[in-house]
Amino acid sequence: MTSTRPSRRPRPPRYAAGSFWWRLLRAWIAAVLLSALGYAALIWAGWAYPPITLYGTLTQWLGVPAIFQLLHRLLGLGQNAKLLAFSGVAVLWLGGLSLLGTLERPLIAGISLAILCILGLGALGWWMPLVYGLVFWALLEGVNRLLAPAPMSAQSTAAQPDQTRRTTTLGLAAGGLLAAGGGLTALFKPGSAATTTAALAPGDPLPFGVTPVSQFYYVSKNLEAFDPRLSAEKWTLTVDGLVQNPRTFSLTDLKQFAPVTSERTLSCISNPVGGPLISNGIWSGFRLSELLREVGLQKKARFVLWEAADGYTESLPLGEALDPEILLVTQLNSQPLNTKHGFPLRVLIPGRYGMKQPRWITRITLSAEDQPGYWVKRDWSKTARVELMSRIDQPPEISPNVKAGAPTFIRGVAFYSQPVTRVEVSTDGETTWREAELVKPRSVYAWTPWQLAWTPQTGSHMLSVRAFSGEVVQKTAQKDALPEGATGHHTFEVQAS
Ligand SMILES: Nc1nc2c(c(=O)[nH]1)N[C@H]1C(S)=C(S)[C@@H](COP(=O)(O)O)O[C@H]1N2
Ligand SMILES: [Mo]
Repeated sequence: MTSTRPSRRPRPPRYAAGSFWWRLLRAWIAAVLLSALGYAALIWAGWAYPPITLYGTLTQWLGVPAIFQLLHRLLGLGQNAKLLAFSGVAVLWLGGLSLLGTLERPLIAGISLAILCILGLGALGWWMPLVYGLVFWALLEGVNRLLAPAPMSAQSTAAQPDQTRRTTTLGLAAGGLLAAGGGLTALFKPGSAATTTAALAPGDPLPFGVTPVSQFYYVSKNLEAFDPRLSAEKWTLTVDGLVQNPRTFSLTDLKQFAPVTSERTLSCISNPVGGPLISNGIWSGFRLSELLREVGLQKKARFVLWEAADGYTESLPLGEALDPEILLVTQLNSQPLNTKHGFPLRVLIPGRYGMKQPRWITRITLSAEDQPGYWVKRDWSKTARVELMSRIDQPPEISPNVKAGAPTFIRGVAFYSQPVTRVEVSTDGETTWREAELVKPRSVYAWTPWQLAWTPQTGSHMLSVRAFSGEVVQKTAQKDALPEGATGHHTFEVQAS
């Protein structure tokens, strides 16, 4: 790396002087700098990022059904699992790098990092570990040089340089900590937690009708900062496998298909009873059946396999996929999809939970054999058909206080793959039920808002709601979301005073 200069400064015995903790602190600074540089390379040059790869590996492990179910029981679902994976990344990546960096020789630390990357993170390609190893070595050298303690001989006399060094050390350490803290907060701000509170905050507009894009629930296998950011110019959709004419479409090519707009409710299969992971939007796109007609099917085709830019996969038997109601959409609420919700193209399948509906799709393959999808491999439902659900939004569960004697409304939504025909509300712990007024949805695929006039007496009231769809009655059993979606009545106590 370095060219040998004739008049080289003699090396002070800098590493020997530092205690383990000092070395760890320096290595930590180098590790944070390396992570920041790597993240910049991800943003600016689209390089793979080892922490993401590590995160992927960890979620893969956390996703092993037995482990997943244990964690699910211990910690609940959604962001908690991701937070756990993220903590794992922080500990393994930053902690591991810091430990490696305490090695007396930075070059050895760099080489070890490269080898570890090759062994542990095979997905990175051959040259990435080398670059990371080299840069880590250089950073360690740099940090060590900057923070080098004074040579033994000078130490007794030179109080002032020592002072300077201490300041530099503390400054750098603080800077490193700040960068790490700030970076991590920016990177890993809990996306759906914000939505959760936004959806349920008292005084918020009720989630009647259409959910604004900014409040639309968000769930991703990725951390939000790592969701794919696709370019409208470079993005393509490949349709291949058992088709007559395999083709690759650009975003403009897709304009050949007749536009369709449809109001539809989307719900995550992990949405708990009464939970916020459900939203209603107006989607625009075109029919999958038209695209399939355009490329032509081969006789042996039995399954449609979806592939997305984040490595997410899903599948659908061809017989179900030919349903003309299955859409490929480019817009939500009359705006192009944003990154979060699948730019530029996502799948919409009525009557199924979100997990069946990949965002950021890049490939559709017709196949004779099925390939279980990302969450199916992790023990979630294969078909993911929605359960009949209903939820009380007002009064909000989060602040269940109402004014005694004042006329008010109990309001909420109900949703199913078929029209909701009746909603009943109980204010006395399911002893008696009253029929709520339904707001007729504009589409059979959209949720049904409902309301019931109510003048609460002073005291506490146990509210419950249940929905009906023709012969289908909402299930009473309090069932966990895993694996087929949560069931049970949304029930909570309200104080009237
Ligand atoms: N490519 C990709 N598509 C995906 C996912 C994902 O992680 N990656 N998550 C799925 C899940 S579990 C849900 S609930 C919905 C959520 O969509 P939304 O965040 O736009 O509401 O996207 C689905 N499609
Ligand atoms: Mo989901």
